[in-house]
Amino acid sequence: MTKTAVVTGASSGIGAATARRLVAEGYHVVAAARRRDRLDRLAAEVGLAKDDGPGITPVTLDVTSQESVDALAASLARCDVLVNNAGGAIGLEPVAEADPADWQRMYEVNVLGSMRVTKALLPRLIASGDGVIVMLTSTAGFVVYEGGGGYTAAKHGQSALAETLRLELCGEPVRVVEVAPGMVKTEEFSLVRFRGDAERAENVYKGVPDPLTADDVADAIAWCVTRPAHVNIDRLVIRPRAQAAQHKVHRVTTG
Ligand code: 8X3
Repeated sequence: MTKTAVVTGASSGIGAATARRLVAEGYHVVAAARRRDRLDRLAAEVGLAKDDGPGITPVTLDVTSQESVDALAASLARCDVLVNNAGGAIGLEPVAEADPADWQRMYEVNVLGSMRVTKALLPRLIASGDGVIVMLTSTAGFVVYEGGGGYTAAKHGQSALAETLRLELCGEPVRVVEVAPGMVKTEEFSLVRFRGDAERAENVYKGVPDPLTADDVADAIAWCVTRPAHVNIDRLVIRPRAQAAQHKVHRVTTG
């Protein structure tokens, strides 16, 4: 029987890379996100799931909508792995200039979205006999930085959710894994944070030799979920070699 993995935020970046990677590992991947056109392209590229084999099933999902999450849960015959990847940052303003709407949105997507999807799929994860919940947090889940208040608060919250779940599920056949990446260069993370300002987004990675890629993080996620059932990777922190700590980033200057 092919195992089913649900990946949220699967339309781009780490989510799409994880969906691709888990199909390569033999999973039926339910690739869930708001942008259906992108999911359909991913499915066309990787292959639609059929006849209980590996492949992609695209599902339109808004993790901020209970109705949407309920529809996802109702569509699943089984669920062995859940990757709570949907999330993101909005803005880099100091607290003195913070917009409560941005903070609310970040909490809604990163924390409440992960909680809603986890809660809805938990019965199936338990029923699988070897469920794995991956919480894609960030190094921002345990370190703060100037301008990052809303995002770091949300990621601290999501990290707390992972730890709480691990305590509450002790004794159930479900592992809870937190994967916390540092600097990852994806097509959209910084672009969304800077509201479409491509130059500011690009400057985040300027001069940094080899920031992590979405594939690097997908590789780490795949490793965590494919450990034997009794091995729980509590938290995996992954950074590029050029980032020794949140504020310690090596940059090569030219000219
Ligand atoms: C992204 C890492 O450093 O931008 O989660 O907060 S950081």
